[in-house]
Amino acid sequence: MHGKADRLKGAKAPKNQQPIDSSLQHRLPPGQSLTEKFPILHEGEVPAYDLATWNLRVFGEVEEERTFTYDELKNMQQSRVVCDIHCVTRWSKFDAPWDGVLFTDFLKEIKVNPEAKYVMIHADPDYDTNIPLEDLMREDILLAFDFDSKPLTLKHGWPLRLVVPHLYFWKSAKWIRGIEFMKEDREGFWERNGFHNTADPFLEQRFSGESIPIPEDEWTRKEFD
Ligand SMILES: Nc1nc2c(c(=O)[nH]1)N[C@H]1C(S)=C(S)[C@@H](COP(=O)(O)O)O[C@H]1N2
Ligand SMILES: [Mo]
Repeated sequence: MHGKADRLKGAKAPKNQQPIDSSLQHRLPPGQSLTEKFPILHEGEVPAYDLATWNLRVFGEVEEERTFTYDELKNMQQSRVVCDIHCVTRWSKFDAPWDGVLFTDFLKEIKVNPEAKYVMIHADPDYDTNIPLEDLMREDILLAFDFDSKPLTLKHGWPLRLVVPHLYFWKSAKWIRGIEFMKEDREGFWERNGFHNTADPFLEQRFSGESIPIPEDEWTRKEFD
């Protein structure tokens, strides 16, 4: 019997929507297909917030727990990251421009315990994803407010999402509300549900082996902008 994860594993990438220039080919991970669209993918309902009460909580292996308001984050050093993004459902998008706070700048505000080696990103609605702290120390990890010089749309994660360019896009949690520093690794939502713990698109680390309810061409039928 073939599970949906097995079908996705064996599936060919959808036909490219656009021909890809050979000089760009090295930027497209194996099994991916390039799109200029911006598909919208998530579990559950798009959350609604009042920015006056919205906050971001930092907890776990830290010297003291902190809660940041929207304005406090907006007043930190803002930076731009332009990156390629790769979704496990086989779409990739090049040169996505994001603006926000570099994770390394954000960390200057926090005293992380030396024992902390992993991070759990907590997001609405009931979403989480785990990433090694070392990965988040890269120079292109962003807490993003804006995409394409405009505030994130509600469906793409307004008011704040994480952007982790070097891992499959499910690690780039939308609607983030909490950052938990951890001594030991723990699995997030998709990692518990059959996706790979590490998620390097160039190594095609899509699955850990269990069944996943996502058909291979799902993204082509999804909403996008
Ligand atoms: N909070 C939250 N963030 C999430 C998800 C989710 O279900 N909930 N899905 C992830 C997945 S699987 C992908 S591919 C990207 C999609 O982001 P986009 O809709 O902006 O393209 O969001 C990621 N972040
Ligand atoms: Mo995804």
